[in-house]
Amino acid sequence: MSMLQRGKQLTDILVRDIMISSEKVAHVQMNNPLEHALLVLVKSGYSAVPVLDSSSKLVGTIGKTVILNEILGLERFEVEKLSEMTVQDVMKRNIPLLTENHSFTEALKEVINTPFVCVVDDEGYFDGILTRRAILKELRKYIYSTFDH
Ligand code: 4BW
Repeated sequence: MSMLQRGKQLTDILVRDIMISSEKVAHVQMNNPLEHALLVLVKSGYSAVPVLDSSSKLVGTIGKTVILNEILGLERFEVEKLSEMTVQDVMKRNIPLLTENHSFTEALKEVINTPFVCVVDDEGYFDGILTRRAILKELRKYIYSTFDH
């Protein structure tokens, strides 16, 4: 098979084919206390997770680093802030988004700058995430099937 045909196969892949669906994604709600978010992050082992509103619409992402920075005082971690502040106070709002029908190439462009991209439907409801791992796995398959190794 020629490289042109292989290339076509790679670009035939859609986000829906390789995303992790919402029920398998650890997430937090925007009105959760920071304490809950930090617990989810530490227990799940992920650096960052999506943030949803009460109707399951995607509103942003939150990571461990931003929480720890937020509670860092001059001399100590002000842990009381964890129960005083909520996720919406510190979450990242301007994030790239994909839909299930976006192409592999569009997804590849996004994961250059961020370890995962949230996937939403036309109304903004959360459908899942696309990870760098999923993109790299497809690229590896393509490279192994196309080039001598
Ligand atoms: O619990 C884990 N299981 C597995 N199989 N791999 C993990 C786990 N935790 C981390 N990893 C690996 C993955 O390769 O470390 C990479 C960096 O993790 P991160 O960013 O810094 O926590 C992981 O790379 P990835 O699979 O390409 O995932 C990229 C990012 O997507 C993760 C995390 O922020 C998010 N993520 C991935 N799966 C998730 C998730 N967030 C919530 N729920 C999930 N199921």
